[in-house]
Amino acid sequence: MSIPVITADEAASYIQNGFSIGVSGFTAVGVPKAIGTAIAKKAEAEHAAGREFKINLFTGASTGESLDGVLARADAINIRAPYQTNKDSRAAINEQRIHYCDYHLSQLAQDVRYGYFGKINVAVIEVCDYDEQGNLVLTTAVGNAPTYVKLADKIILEHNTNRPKELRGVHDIYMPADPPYRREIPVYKPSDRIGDPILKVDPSKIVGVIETFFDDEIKGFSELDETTMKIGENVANFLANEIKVGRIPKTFLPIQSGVGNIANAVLHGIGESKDIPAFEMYTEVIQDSVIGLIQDGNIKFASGSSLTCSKEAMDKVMGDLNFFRNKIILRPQEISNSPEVVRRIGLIAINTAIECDIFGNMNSTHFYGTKVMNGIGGSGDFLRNSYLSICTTPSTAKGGMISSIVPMVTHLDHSEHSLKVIVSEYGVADLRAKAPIDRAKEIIEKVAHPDYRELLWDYLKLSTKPAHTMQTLDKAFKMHLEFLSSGDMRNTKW
Ligand code: 0RQ
Repeated sequence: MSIPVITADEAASYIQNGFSIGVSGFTAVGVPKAIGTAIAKKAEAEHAAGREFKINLFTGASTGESLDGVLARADAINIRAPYQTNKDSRAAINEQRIHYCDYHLSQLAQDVRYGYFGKINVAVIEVCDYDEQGNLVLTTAVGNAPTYVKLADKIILEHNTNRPKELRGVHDIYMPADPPYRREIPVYKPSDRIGDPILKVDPSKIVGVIETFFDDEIKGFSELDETTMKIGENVANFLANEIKVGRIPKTFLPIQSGVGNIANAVLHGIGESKDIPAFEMYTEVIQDSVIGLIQDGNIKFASGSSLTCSKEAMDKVMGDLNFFRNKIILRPQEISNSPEVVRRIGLIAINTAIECDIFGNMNSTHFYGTKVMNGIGGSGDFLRNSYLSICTTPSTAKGGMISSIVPMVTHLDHSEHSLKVIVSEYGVADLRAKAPIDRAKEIIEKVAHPDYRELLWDYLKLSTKPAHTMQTLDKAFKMHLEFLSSGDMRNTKW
């Protein structure tokens, strides 16, 4: 039985109001790029005819403009999980038009399999190769594709001929059994292969294939600036010293690094350091700096769920797959982000905060306790379970008018019990083996911006009696309220 070639509009005709759709990919890579526009068109036509039309959209992580962007603008999404970064989808979430379930990235696949999100009707999967027996070769990411194809009633393929068939061998598809049959995930070092390069699906579920030719929708990174460079340098110097004093082995430990400009600068700093040996990565996104560091021999191996690279870096990888195939592995995100594996291999996890408080709690997701920015992503998977959890943040935001160090975070993603180190452009606060009052001193003196140090010290002095955690509840958010009223936290008067 051959798989029919269909148009995106024909594919969208299988999608009905209320359907739950699971898509391949992780960040904007490996995501289907034709179906979103066709579903959005259908939604707009249905809305114009006075009928309801919304789908539930389950992904790996964020997606690109052609999925989250077009669907959010067409008001075509009801439930959305587990992560997004698109400005129109963010606006719709913050207006409660999209019901966003901001989820640990390692956890969604199993919770979908456990049935917590109901049925998956259709899986849409980007492939670079496939056959009639249902053997699929994924493209630049894996994400939650194995779970979605297993559960879906129907599968639609997007065959992106801009991605070479030679990507075969980069992926490692493995799905753990669900309780009570689950065993250990047998990854003991980042380069361990435990699964299959092919995603095998029931061919009778495939309704058709859309032929496409697309680049992934990844923006390039900003040039490193003074602040991000300094944060990178501070992280690298801190890690080099940890090797010197024997808390990190001389052979080093694998690294996870978040996404974005700061993460890119941090990797650059670690890669440049003469005191840090070539290392391995066990991470979720393999981004531009990693590609350069692999070519230079500073990174020996990178395990992730996606190649989240700019077009230039992606072209480099696609053009030399024989070299990169032995140095990169793409896994389902429940494996790339597995808390079990993270704890076993002794990961150094580095992620960025929106704000931290003086006691070491971290907010990665919300502004002023109400508006979501992106989501928790993989930060919790890694940070909670790592050997050493490092939070990076510029000491201020909005030109100095917001301090990233505040008395109490307005939303808690990672608690003082998990976070070990905070790094800003001013220095490194080492929170290990410290009680709350000692953490507060360390954070205020080492990472807060000098403009805010006295203000933060004065906050601590508001507590008239000693307490384990010296919070003053009626003043804890005064800096935030000051920014919202006068536009500058520096005007705060206790
Ligand atoms: O907004 O551009 O409008 O000025 O937040 O801040 O400094 O550009 O930092 O792009 O690295 O994002 C935490 C959001 C940082 C990201 C976060 C404003 C600031 C700017 C962005 P403007 P920057 P980044 C791996 C792990 C959670 C998921 C995660 C993130 C905008 O890293 O989403 O870690 N992390 N995943 O001005 C008000 C503050 C602010 C503030 C910054 N305190 N108050 N606004 N901003 N601090 C990835 C995956 O899981 C896939």
